Amino acid sequence: MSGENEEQLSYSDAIKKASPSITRFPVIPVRGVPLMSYIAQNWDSIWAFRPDPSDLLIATYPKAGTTWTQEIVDLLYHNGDAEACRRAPTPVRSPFLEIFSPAPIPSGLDLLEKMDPPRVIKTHLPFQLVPPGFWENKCKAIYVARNAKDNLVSYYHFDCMNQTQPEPGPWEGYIHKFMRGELSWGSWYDHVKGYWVEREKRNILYLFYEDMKENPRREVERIMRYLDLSVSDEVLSRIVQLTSFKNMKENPMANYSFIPEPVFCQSISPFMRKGEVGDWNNHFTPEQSEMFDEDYEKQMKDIKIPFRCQI
Ligand code: PPS
Repeated sequence: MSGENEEQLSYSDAIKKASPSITRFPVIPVRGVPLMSYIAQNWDSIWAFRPDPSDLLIATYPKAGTTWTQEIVDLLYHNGDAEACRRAPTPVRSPFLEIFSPAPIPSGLDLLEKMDPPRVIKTHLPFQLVPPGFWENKCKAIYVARNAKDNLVSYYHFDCMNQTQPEPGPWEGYIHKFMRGELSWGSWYDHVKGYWVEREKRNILYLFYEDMKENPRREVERIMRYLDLSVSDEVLSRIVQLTSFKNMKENPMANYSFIPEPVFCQSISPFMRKGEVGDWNNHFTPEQSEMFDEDYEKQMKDIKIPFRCQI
């Protein structure tokens, strides 16, 4: 058995072993931002994390295109070598900085400690909660933002299937929780604005999910240039193909099938659900859409970010 398979088995097995203690964890505010209780209880060690200057941060509000970007970056670092990028599941290749779960599931910090830099680190933390070491060490960071309505729809389906997240409740009420910033990781509005205002000062590459859908090759090239990498045209085409929604949905190292059923119920909603722009049209009633847009104008009036709800 190869080391990679052992790693995959041990990660899935750890989750299986922990599954009796997995439940819909409550959220606890950390500096006003609701975070999963396990994260809140371990906050000091997360805040103290010191990255290496060569580490890359991929930051997103949940469900904005994190996994997609993690896969693109891993393929760029491995010159489009699909086999190399199937060495382990996404969260083992590219650990989730702040995640803490019941034993024996390794925390993000446990996984990071065992890896040599340069590491690709995922976070959903809003800008103000990112450990300051990232900025002190001038780490590169990619932020991916997705339009609020599609982001909300995707998060709703995820909260239905992910048994570690708070109960989503009915759709209508969920919209209001989103608008009030009560979901895990807090307000979408503050999140997208927080990174937007800091993007130039901190050299953050700010991407949009909609741009990635519209022209994935252009966006992969932007990521490549930002990372000071250079791959051939052929490799670029291969990366675009390997990271299509269809191919990632079928990739067991990227589609979260390595998180067993009691924890992620993909029979309720697959992790790779639709991967589209504009699916919100199938969920919002005209009244809900109008009410949401009115509130959106208020919450976003101070900072204009060019989101697109349709491409
Ligand atoms: S998480 O749990 O926060 O890390 O989730 P995240 O990866 O950020 O977001 C999941 C949504 O991204 C979609 N996705 C993709 N869309 C297009 N192309 C590719 N390759 C791709 N990979 C993931 C995924 O389907 C989720 O969106 P929805 O709208 O629910 O389908």
